[in-house]
Amino acid sequence: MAKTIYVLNGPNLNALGTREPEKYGHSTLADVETLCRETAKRFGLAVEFRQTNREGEIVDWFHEAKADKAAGIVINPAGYTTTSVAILDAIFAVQIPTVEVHITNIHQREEYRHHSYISKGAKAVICGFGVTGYALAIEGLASLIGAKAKS
Ligand code: DHK
Repeated sequence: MAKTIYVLNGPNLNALGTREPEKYGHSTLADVETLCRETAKRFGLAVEFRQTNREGEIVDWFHEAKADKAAGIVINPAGYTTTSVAILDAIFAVQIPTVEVHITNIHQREEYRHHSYISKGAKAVICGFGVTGYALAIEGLASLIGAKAKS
């Protein structure tokens, strides 16, 4: 059976495409989902793709991923990046390799966006590549979990 990865998106990412396009670009979340599915398919990986504006729902999805024996998680925690000890604790609790993604280069932005709780538990962090960062995160995760590209 195909390994599954979860791709989790935090608050306001439902508005991708219309939200501050000069920073986040013109791709919609549906475009990001397509990109993730196409990238994952190259490695024989199935994708659970989710978005929520609620922190606890993200925590629940980590535990669901564990119960589902998911092989890895890609997360754009969005605004919860800088505040959520609860999501960090979920990463520690489930022990599933997790890659953190940000569309923008958070280190070039306001000071309050620089510190990430999530990075303390993530295996790797990608930021500043626009939505292409999701594809890069999946490629990196595939390598981490030993999923080989299908020829
Ligand atoms: C997305 C958000 O919603 C912000 O809160 C983060 C991140 C940056 C991104 O670049 O994807 O600060």
